[in-house]
Amino acid sequence: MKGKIGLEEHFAVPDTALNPRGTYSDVTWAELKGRLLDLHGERLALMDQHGIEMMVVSLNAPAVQAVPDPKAAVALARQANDALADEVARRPDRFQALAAVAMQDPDAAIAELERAIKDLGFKGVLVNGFSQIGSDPDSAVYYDLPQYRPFWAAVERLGVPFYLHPRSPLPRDARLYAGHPWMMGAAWAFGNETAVHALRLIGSGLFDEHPKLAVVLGHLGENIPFGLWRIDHCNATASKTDGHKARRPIADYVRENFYVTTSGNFSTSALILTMAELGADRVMFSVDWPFEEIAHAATWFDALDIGESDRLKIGRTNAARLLKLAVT
Ligand code: GRE
Ligand code: ZN
Repeated sequence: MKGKIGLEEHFAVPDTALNPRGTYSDVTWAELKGRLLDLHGERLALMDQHGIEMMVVSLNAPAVQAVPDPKAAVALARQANDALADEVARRPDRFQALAAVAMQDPDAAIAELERAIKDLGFKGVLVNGFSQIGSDPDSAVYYDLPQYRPFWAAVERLGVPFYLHPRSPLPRDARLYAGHPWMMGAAWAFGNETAVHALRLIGSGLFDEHPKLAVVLGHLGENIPFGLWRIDHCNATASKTDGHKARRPIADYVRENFYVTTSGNFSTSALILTMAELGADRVMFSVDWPFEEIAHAATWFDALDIGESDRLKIGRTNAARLLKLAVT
């Protein structure tokens, strides 16, 4: 399919181009780093080859969210957004952007979001999971907490999507993976961490207060579509004190306030289940470049045995509508 749009596609600035906790060998990281820093070379050539018209680009992970000094986090977000705006300005027909914001300082996050959307023309915001704040190495702040309600109000008011992107848990919370480092990162820990965060947002009643919010999850919804029935089945018998604060079943919010992308999850059966649970209007093509291959994502997607109207929605038009992209 020509004209695909991808929206979990990363770049880095030199300050964020760091091997995440030594996850990769030096050789692999050198390759990934080169790809993260490039937009107009290899990346654009691969997009041309594989029918990707546009990437909506975001900063790599965990970047801003892992900077515990709020002032430094605010400065990094601003610097990264300015750098990305310059890159996008060279080829706005091929690249658009999601903003980085420092959730360590909710007021500053609102201000940077407004600047990115209104002044830089960004199409939404992408945050890499919880934020570390201050000197406690295990501090992990989630955005269902009350201090983030004004931020969510701003996201809703601006009418832009919020992409909740993974990061790995901090050492305290990673103890459940002790002895099994293979589960850290994208194999399992990313999805687990991000799914819990998304469910925290829903269970806090956030979407009752701000019903127009749109949250995007990668990796076909971080396993949430598969778990939807059971979450509400089990909560139906929860006691009043143990119940969540949302007014309706959790699945309602996933179907009305969430979108998912195919980033890094090129499983046909998982896609079909996700389309069945959420509908084809809520699924969007993405690669997760440079951590996944453009050729792999595009070849899989283009050959899927789905209807052509669904392919067009998932490949292009859902993203164009949600992000209000200036494409025809
Ligand atoms: C991602 O952005 O999804 C990602 C990383 C690091 C490793 C794997 C991965 O940031 O998918
Ligand atoms: Zn990603």
